[in-house]
Amino acid sequence: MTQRRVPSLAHWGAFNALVEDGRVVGCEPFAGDPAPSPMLTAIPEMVHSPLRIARPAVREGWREGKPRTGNDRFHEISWDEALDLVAGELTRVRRDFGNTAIFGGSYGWSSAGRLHHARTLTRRFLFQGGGCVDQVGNYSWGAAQFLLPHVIGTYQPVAGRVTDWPSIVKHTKLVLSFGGLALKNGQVSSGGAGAHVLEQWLRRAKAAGIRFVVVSPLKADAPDFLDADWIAIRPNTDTALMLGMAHTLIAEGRHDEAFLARYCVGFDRFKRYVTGADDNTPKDAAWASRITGVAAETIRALARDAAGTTSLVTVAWSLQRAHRGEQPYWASIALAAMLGGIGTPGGGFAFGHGSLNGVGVPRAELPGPEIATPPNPAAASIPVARIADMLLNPGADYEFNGRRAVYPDIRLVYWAGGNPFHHHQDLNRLRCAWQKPETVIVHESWWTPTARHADIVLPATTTLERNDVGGSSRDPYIFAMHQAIASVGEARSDFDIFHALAKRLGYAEAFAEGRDEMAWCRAIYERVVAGAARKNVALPSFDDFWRQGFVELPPPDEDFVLFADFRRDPELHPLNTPSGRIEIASEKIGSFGYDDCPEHPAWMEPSEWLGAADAAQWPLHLITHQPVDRLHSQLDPARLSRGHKIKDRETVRLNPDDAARRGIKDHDIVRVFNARGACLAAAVIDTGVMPSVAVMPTGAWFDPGDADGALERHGNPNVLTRDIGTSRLTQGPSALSALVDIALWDGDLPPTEAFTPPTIVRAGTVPA
Ligand SMILES: Nc1nc2c(c(=O)[nH]1)N[C@H]1C(S)=C(S)[C@@H](COP(=O)(O)OP(=O)(O)OC[C@H]3O[C@@H](n4cnc5c(=O)[nH]c(N)nc54)[C@H](O)[C@@H]3O)O[C@H]1N2
Ligand SMILES: Nc1nc2c(c(=O)[nH]1)N[C@H]1C(S)=C(S)[C@@H](COP(=O)(O)OP(=O)(O)OC[C@H]3O[C@@H](n4cnc5c(=O)[nH]c(N)nc54)[C@H](O)[C@@H]3O)O[C@H]1N2
Ligand SMILES: [Mo]
Repeated sequence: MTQRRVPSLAHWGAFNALVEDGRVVGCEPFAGDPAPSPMLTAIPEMVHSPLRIARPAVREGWREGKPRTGNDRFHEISWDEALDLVAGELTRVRRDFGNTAIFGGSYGWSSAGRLHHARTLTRRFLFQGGGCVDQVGNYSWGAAQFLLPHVIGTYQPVAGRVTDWPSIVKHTKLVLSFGGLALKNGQVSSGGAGAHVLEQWLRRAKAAGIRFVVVSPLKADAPDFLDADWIAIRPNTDTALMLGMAHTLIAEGRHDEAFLARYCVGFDRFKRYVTGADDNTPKDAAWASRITGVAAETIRALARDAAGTTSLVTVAWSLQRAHRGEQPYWASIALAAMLGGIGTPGGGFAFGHGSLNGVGVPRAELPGPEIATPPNPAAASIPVARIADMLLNPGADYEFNGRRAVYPDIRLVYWAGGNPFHHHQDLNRLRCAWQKPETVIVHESWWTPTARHADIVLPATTTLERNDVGGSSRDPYIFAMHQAIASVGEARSDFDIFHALAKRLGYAEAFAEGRDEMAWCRAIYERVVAGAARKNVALPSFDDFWRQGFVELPPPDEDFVLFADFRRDPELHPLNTPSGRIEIASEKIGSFGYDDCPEHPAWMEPSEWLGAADAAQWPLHLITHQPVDRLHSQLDPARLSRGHKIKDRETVRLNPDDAARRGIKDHDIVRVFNARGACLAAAVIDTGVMPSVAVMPTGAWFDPGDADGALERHGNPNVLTRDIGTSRLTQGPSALSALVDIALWDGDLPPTEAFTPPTIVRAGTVPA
């Protein structure tokens, strides 16, 4: 039998699809990838999965306004009927309620291909049709995005470049990592990882003699070969640890006065707080020890070690995905400023070196592939994670980054390329909120929990069923993504779906700009070529690129050091803050008068943490981190992810003492619960989890069972997390602040139905 090898790309890696007889039978990793992700093995099963949505479908009970249970029956209809229905709903809602009654933020990772990036297309389509309510920020680093501009004038250190590995390997002596550098996270880059290089760089850094200190509740956050000092910290208390270190630096005169005077504002204000001049509470190492559970002597030693050498403070994105998540980020900048290394090779602060493949990897500043999003004429948006608040409280006020705004009244939700029934916190609350709109339209390839909670479901092709161009701004490649197989079932690409809708609504020309799929691929690539040419980099023609399957961009000429220009000359290269300096205290933030985000970094107790009064009732802090074997909820039905489950349940790791106290043994099924919800999970006993902490990966498909959803059966931890903004300043998600308890499950084990598609009525009609 002949086998074809077809170049393609996923967020977890580039590959050749192996195609036989119109089916994808395997994936061969890209030859330039030194450490391909095992997630590639999941692709063939997913493409041909029985969970694929075959035809457009409408939920039974939609017209009657029956609640969306996630277990409703669906009636298949033809594409023509489906497109007429969707166009009709958009027209009706726009006419009767206006564009701000349509929610189209459509948050989610979608595909690595940039033409068919579903979220981009959704917003493009809705904006061109008059606009919608959009979502700003993201779940990854939403708190940082709106805090950092006040402090350092930009959020580029989370969105773009940080001091890179070559600079670290050459110059850093001590890497102080909060939240760790877990290799599991390095499998992924938004837009596609061509070369997986996190392990390589960590090994080089280790070989260069760098000492690693990892502060985290979980030992596995540092790979063993780093031989890192593990400082186990109570979750959500890193700010206190940083303040304790700052106190030691001040008390022992080890802070860099000259740097603080020349490059920063607000240090004196911060110093008064740290020393307790105003509140009689010195934030010294002993104080920090009581909060963090880290010995005072360890905190003092860490401060001395960091001050005595070239140290880099790098903070995982997870720390700001928690209640009061602004504070550890701001405090880490204050700490790095006191250490004086900002803007010098291998020194200063950084974020996310272990959060995603490509962070800190040298990459020339050249444009990446993308298509443009036009402006939103409705000029309406919410902070990304405030979706349930919005749906539940139309007309209510909220505060965000110095502004007051009002939640719109949403009648129609349009989602493509995201899975809110994975990504949002407190899913039982989201389920209530989700009953509010009249119509929910979703494009999906699989019967995900979100598709099952929709009224009109349109089947989308996967990457391998269409042509595209992809690539990440953190990776030196651009990839041609060739169509490998025909559409599975009657699936259509998101582009074709929106194009057909735009035709019905009278703006097909604006949407497609007269281009078909291949013309778009060409245009996207040629934009990259033109951008590169402006920087004197010549790239091959589109035809050569397409034939070759990829192009490699040349490496940058120099190591990248964050804020090197500013360090060299702060007058010539001021920061984009009100003072032009690093704002250790911010008058602007102070002027907002938020007691949940004052004018300088401060320890404020998160709503849920091990020191809270509620910890008496809910004695375990639940950490929900990124899964090792899938991308969020993507690929969860594949063998790789299922193989790590126990009795079909997601795992929960806990410390041997916590398990023993509850009579729980390794691999026992347990109920993880709090006042918001409960889920089943399988216990894994792990000495590398600190006491009073439980760890669950995110992404097990939500399986609420019966309508009341009292017991999620598969191990989706977002039934337990709290849906509350980090603060009024940034309104980021607080996923990592949740207290729970765990009990042995001694009842019958209900089967999980997460991967059983809903009941489908074939050749149906739109149900009355
Ligand atoms: N508790 C807790 N929750 C979290 C986090 C946490 O740390 N803790 N992390 C958060 C973070 S950082 C993130 S980024 C979010 C991720 O949240 P999401 O990005 O929503 O998660 P994904 O599972 O990647 O969802 C993408 C969806 O798009 C679909 N899709 C893929 N390609 C296509 C396509 O071409 N067309 C269409 N129409 N659909 C497509 C996939 O099938 C999948 O259902 O989760 C957040 N949620
Ligand atoms: N394999 C895989 N990789 C991924 C993803 C995926 O879905 N799968 N998702 C990608 C995405 S979208 C993102 S945004 C990034 C996220 O990158 P991160 O946010 O860095 O990743 P997490 O795994 O959520 O958290 C990293 C570690 O932080 C630690 N941690 C949690 N709370 C605290 C705390 O209060 N203090 C300290 N010191 N440590 C704490 C946890 O032990 C956890 O293992 O990951 C990316 N990488
Ligand atoms: Mo993310």
